[in-house]
Amino acid sequence: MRIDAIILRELHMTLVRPFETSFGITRKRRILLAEIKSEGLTGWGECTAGERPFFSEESTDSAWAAITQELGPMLAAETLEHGGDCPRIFRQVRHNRMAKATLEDAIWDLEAQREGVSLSRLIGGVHDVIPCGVSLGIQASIPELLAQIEKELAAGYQRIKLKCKPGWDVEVFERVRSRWPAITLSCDANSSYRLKDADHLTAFDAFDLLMIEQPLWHDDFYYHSMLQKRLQTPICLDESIHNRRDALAAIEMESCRIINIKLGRVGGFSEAIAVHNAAQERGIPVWCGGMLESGVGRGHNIALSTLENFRLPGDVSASKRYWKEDIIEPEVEVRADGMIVVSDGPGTGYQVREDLVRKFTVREETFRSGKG
Ligand code: OSB
Ligand code: MG
Repeated sequence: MRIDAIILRELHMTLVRPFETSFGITRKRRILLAEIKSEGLTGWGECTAGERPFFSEESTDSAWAAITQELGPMLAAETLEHGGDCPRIFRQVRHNRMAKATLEDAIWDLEAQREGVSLSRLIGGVHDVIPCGVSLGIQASIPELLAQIEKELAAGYQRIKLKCKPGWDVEVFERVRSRWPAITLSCDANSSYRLKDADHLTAFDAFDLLMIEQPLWHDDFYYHSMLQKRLQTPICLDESIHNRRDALAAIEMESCRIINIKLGRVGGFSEAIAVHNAAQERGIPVWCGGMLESGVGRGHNIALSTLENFRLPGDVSASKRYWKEDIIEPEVEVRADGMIVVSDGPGTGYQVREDLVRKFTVREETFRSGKG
């Protein structure tokens, strides 16, 4: 496919409610979207970098620089066949995975449209509905959290994940479990504990958690393997897994029993599929994480979640939990049984609403191949 133009935009979108993790509160997102035009078709990609480099080393601004200075011009100079060609094209640029995924995922979307199939079909997806959970941020008080949980359970969500950190953990789990003894419950520490907290973390075993996500350092396998030996609760790694080799190392070392896959964190669909396959071959279930995406990224997450080894509810939930107006049509909706029905339309099956993209855009830059 010939790349006719790549348009990179920054959109400002306000969340319907602030999201608090161990590294701070997010109220407004600064989202980068790539629109790639090729031979009459348009593919879209979303950058999942945070506004500040707290989840990973990337940020909205670092991704903007990586794409405009390096990755955009590299891609615009190519004639390629597949989304899977992108890692080779971008190989000379180290790291910057979320920036790379922004473009690669748009190419996969284009490829699916060109083949006239859904992105799910293109990547070999098998599920036609996907189970959904929600990730609930740290709240001002426990009663506020309980009210949130009540609402999400009533909406049908199959798994509740609680963000936790020292001071917002055991007491919270006690209150939640005493009210709902049987729900599927998990927690995500975003690296807020240290090995000296191991005794404290073993207390989490009392709450029958499906998993504890990324308790220790963001770049660690070794100490997680030490911790996993002491915990009954499975550890799930998120921040530590950047590629297939990381997944293999973590599985081999028994640093985790579950893996969270995020497209941006691993650099796009090619590597996400490779991580999925590596985990599947070794009997390790995976699920799809979220990064407070707009509908563009959400559409990609839904397609990814249709691969066979996505066997646990993801953090992929309804548009309206995040946005008053999402930028896709139709918006992502979750059925009363907590399932999203996967579209079999071409690409993601969602249309990007150009009127809203225009309304939320604060800057844009266009690249053309120069080959006309
Ligand atoms: O660790 O999974 C995480 C959001 C921002 C950064 C990191 C994480 C999250 C979430 C939110 O948990 C998931 C969602 O999009 O609802
Ligand atoms: Mg996480």
